[in-house]
Amino acid sequence: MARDRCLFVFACGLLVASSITIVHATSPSNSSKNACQLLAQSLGSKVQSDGAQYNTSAQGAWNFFNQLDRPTCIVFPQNASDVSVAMEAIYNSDSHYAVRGGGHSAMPGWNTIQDGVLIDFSLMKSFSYDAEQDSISIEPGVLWNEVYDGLQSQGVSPVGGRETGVGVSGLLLGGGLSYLSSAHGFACDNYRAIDVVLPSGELVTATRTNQYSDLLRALKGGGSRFGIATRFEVNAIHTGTSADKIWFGGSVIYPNSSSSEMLKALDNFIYSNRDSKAVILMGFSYENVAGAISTLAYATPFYNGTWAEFNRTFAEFLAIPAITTTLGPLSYNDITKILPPDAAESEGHLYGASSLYPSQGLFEEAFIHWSNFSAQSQIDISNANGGTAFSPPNGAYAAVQLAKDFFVGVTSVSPELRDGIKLLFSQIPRSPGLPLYLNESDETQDALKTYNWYQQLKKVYEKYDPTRFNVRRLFGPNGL
Ligand SMILES: Cc1cc2nc3c(=O)[nH]c(=O)nc-3n(C[C@H](O)[C@H](O)[C@H](O)COP(=O)(O)OP(=O)(O)OC[C@H]3O[C@@H](n4cnc5c(N)ncnc54)[C@H](O)[C@@H]3O)c2cc1C
Ligand SMILES: *[C@@H]1O[C@H](CO)[C@@H](O)[C@H](O)[C@H]1NC(C)=O
Ligand SMILES: *[C@@H]1O[C@H](CO)[C@@H](O)[C@H](O)[C@H]1NC(C)=O
Ligand SMILES: *[C@@H]1O[C@H](CO)[C@@H](O)[C@H](O)[C@H]1NC(C)=O
Ligand SMILES: *[C@@H]1O[C@H](CO)[C@@H](O)[C@H](O)[C@H]1NC(C)=O
Ligand SMILES: *[C@@H]1O[C@H](CO)[C@@H](O)[C@H](O)[C@H]1NC(C)=O
Ligand SMILES: *[C@@H]1O[C@H](CO)[C@@H](O)[C@H](O)[C@H]1NC(C)=O
Ligand SMILES: *[C@@H]1O[C@H](CO)[C@@H](O)[C@H](O)[C@H]1NC(C)=O
Ligand SMILES: CC(=O)N[C@H]1CO[C@H](CO)[C@@H](O)[C@@H]1O
Repeated sequence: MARDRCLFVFACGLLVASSITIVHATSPSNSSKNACQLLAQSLGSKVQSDGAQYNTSAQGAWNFFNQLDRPTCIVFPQNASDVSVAMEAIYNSDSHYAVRGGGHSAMPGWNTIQDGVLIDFSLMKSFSYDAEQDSISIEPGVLWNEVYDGLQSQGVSPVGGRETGVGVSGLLLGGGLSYLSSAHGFACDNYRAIDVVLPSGELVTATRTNQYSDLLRALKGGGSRFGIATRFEVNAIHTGTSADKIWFGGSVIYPNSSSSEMLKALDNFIYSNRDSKAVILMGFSYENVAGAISTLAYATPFYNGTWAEFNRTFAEFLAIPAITTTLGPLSYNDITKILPPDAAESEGHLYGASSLYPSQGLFEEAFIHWSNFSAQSQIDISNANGGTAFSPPNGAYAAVQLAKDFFVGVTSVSPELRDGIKLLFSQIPRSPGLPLYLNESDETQDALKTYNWYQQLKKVYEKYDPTRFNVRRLFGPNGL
């Protein structure tokens, strides 16, 4: 409950902080029902309106905010024809719809839909390497780590994501930042061809040179509005097998006190490094877990080469005092497993982006603003403003309230209910050191006694009401 985390990631000069955009489509009343009826007729059990498979999917998005909608029905296509059929029905019924690949978008409402049709690619997860074409064919429902693990024995990888659990299709359609990007471009630069179901339901294949080359270009970062991708064919990068420890690198964790030096080193690196074999991802994390704040700065530097080359390239970073440094020879597959698995799917997420040039002091400035943003909890602000009568410790906690409502006409509370409430609160005692909120507590809970400023409060009371008139003659908080 009392968990709040804010991440800040510099990826090759890109930076991720936080902002709020909540986009929810409104629904036309019957069109999605009509679409679902048509789809049930044409696609049978590949369309679900309830049940276990439906529930798993409805609640399957990475962002908790996207787990709350209940689509009218969910289509689980098994091939491109199914997607064509689904799109045609959606189009002809004029229904709202959503598409989900790996489900990792942080955008509220982009990979789920209330009163609409969700096309969920979780059953289209095949991928293969074509040695003759030296290309990799990938279906939209697969996750990057599944592709990496599945193809490593053949010594190849697509240019793709850096964290376990992220889906292929959303990342490619968004552009795609990869550990291989410094040498091989954005993930989408490696498209050979894409099978696309257009809004009309027509299935086309877009390549660099055919009549759909403009569509291919649009799908390099243009997102989901141009059509539904049902297969990507991308360049195979010869990254080696898991046994080929041809990279050097790992992770370095710095204390908050090293942040300024780190940001200078990053600034210099992005400004001056022209060696495409070097890549670094850098992030800052401000974690607030049950009231304890810790800040953490982490870097994952890699070099496609030897320790000596790594040492030379990242010398400025290596000279900065670190908490832990874990470096060694790595295969590309090892590298894709360095970042810890993504956050639990029970958490909501908000993303936001900016873009900054190096060598203008902008990274440090951004970090200062971000620290300021992250550090603002209502409690910190309150304590910084002179504190309150209850003054909880800095950090975060959940104020829990019980509100029991009675039917009209009920005029008294039974002793059994009173006992029940007492039992309930004895079963969930407040954490030591945290005050109860007077305004939402029960009179018997003596909230003032839980205040960290309780002794001072009593002195103030003595000073201003020396005859204790109000304790004797005014109903109000106990404890003074
Ligand atoms: C923990 C984490 C780590 C990340 N790391 C990286 C990283 O290293 N590099 C990077 O570039 N990005 C990264 N991202 C961002 C990532 O690229 C996006 O979240 C991306 O949208 C995930 O794709 P998905 O298929 O899992 O998402 P989804 O939520 O399934 O889809 C995202 C969007 O694409 C649309 N879409 C999905 N499939 C299709 C399709 N077949 N046809 C048409 N539209 C479709 C959806 O409708 C939605 O609008 C990361 C995200 C997270 C949460
Ligand atoms: C929706 O469908 C129901 C019957 O299924 C019908 O009674 C109702 O009028 C329809 N509403 C609209 C807005 O078309
Ligand atoms: C699916 O979820 C709904 C709503 O949460 C629930 O009522 C229903 O029992 C669930 N069905 C299955 C099969 O899990
Ligand atoms: C898709 O699958 C259906 C059966 O589920 C099949 O009839 C159809 O031919 C397949 N289409 C393609 C293009 O493979
Ligand atoms: C790593 O460097 C070697 C040359 O030393 C090159 O052949 C190979 O393509 C590079 N690997 C990647 C994934 O860029
Ligand atoms: C981290 O460092 C920045 C400045 O370098 C500072 O403003 C911030 O308060 C620090 N955060 C914590 C939690 O110590
Ligand atoms: C790494 O670089 C430092 C200087 O930056 C040097 O002192 C050290 O000898 C180097 N180590 C190796 C193994 O190259
Ligand atoms: C810190 O946050 C406050 C709002 O809480 C804002 O007014 C102020 O400008 C911020 N300062 C910096 C340095 O970002
Ligand atoms: C118990 C109590 O004092 N509740 C009050 C808390 O504050 C709200 C809003 O001011 C009031 O409506 C409650 O009556």
